[in-house]
Amino acid sequence: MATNSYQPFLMDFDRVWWREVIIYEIYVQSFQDSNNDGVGDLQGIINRLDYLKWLGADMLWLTPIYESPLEDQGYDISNYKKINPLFGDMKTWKKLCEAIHAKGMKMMMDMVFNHTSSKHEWFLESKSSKDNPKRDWYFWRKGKVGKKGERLPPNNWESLFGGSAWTYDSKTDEYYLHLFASSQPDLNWDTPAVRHAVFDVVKFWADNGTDGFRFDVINLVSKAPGLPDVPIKNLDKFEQPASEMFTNGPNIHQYLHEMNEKVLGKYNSCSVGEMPCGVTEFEASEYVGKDRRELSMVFQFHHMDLDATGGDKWKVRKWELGELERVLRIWQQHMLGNHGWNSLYLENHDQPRSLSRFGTEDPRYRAVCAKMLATFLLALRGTIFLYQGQELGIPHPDNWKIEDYKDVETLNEYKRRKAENPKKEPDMSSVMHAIKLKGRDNARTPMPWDTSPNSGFTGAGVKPWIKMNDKHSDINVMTQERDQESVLSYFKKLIDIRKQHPLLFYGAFVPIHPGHKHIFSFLRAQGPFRSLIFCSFSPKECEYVIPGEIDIDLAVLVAANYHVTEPKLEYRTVLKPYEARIYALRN
Ligand code: TEU
Repeated sequence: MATNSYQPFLMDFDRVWWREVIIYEIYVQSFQDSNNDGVGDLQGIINRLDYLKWLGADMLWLTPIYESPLEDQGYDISNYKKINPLFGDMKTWKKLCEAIHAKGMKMMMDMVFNHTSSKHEWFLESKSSKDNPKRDWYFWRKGKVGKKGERLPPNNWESLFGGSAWTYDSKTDEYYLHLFASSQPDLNWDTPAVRHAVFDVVKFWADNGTDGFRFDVINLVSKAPGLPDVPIKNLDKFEQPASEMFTNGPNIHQYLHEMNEKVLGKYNSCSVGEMPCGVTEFEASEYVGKDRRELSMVFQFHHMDLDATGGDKWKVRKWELGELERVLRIWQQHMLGNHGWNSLYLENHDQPRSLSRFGTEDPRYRAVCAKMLATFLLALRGTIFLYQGQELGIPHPDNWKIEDYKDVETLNEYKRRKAENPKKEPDMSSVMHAIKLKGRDNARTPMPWDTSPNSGFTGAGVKPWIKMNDKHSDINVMTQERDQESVLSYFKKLIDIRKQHPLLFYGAFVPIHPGHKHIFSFLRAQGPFRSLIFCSFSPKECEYVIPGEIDIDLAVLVAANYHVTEPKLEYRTVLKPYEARIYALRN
């Protein structure tokens, strides 16, 4: 029998529920306000469950809703077992959880354990004196003395939100470590009582009915022993990027395995670990390999870093399709078999809108381009994570002033750039340009539900906590639900298609034309079943040539973002701007 690389092949895999779900991320404060205070809440989610079920969401991931001063929008938790009154209370959470289950959906909660809020009781105790029993729940160290006698932090690590990763506390004359904002002190996982306390929080939410957990920056919790200085890379300043000192640290696997043994493994739950600062596909297998009993999936960032220079998201760079294709190919192929499984996402509450980033904001192509990105994402192998509003093809808001942004990361960067510039009235246009492209608030604007003032997110006349994105009047759920040709209708159709074709869950990813400049194309293959997918990322027409070894004689069109008029798929096709299609192949 002749062989070629596109032949059907069989592969071993386990069918697991969380590999077959569409997970929909709800950024709670911006989803639906039910009490007209301008902030989304739990009752608002209950009011929108019919929509989420209709769309095809199977699991809802709620961003943190716990008690918090909201200095980092809830990723600074002051009580892990209490709900922030802005969002509701425990009774409403239980009502929501029951309502989600009654609809056959599942609930995922966001767990932030690398750090707490500086207002958390644990930190307040820890800070109170050097001999407090919780002193070693956080990292406290003496400062150093500089050449001119000045006080310096204990080491030269830079915070991921800019500036030193240490803040001085005069009460005990020591510094505490914070990889993020100074209001987010890092928990010391090397202290067994901390792990015990953290696992107890997971147990609390699992016992209350949570089906899945997202662990915030979980690969950062094991720090380099002794917290040494990082080698100097940037001679201009004291603080140095230090991710190698705290990413995938020496005890990380032991801690995650322990969490699995003590809590996660006792429930039929799923878990996804957010892993910024670099995780290779080999390291990822160590976190998610079936026999490792640590996590179900990881969020890797390699495709999100393509438009950053040297890991600095604010230094925007142009990327090419071949680079995106390469990253995805590596992860798709690596996670075959049972030693791993991919999470798939193009947007979330930290990442700008995919349309503006991977596609185009050009109104002529906005809808086809959003549909192309949907095709591309929903045809890959892995568990799909959609972010609220992605299903509408929302571009970034325009012409925002710095006062319109709320995000601590964005505001820190702005302040840093302003301080750098000695001129009285510095030209901040380049930083505003970077913020318009990369700022997290681009994706945090309120969900547009209808055409009323405030788009149905909150009452007319109420001031939403963050500005609405009122760029286009047709980008809202009500208008798009009624339009069979809308981005929303296309998303819903693709989700249905994915659920009807288990091949799209489990089939192997087989690249076609790897490294192509304009077209991302691949096969999904499982036993006798194959699908052919091609997506053009070009604003111009371009020719797509299907390799002769692929038998397309009986190809059937399954989905397309344009009306396809050719009666039969040909080996040579001219694709329209941002055209995408999925075919089922038979032979
Ligand atoms: O994000 C971690 C993380 O990787 C981000 O800080 C990312 O580097 C940044 O958003 C890129 O712009 C998690 C949460 O998702 C985020 O919302 C929190 O701010 C952060 O942790 C701290 O808890």
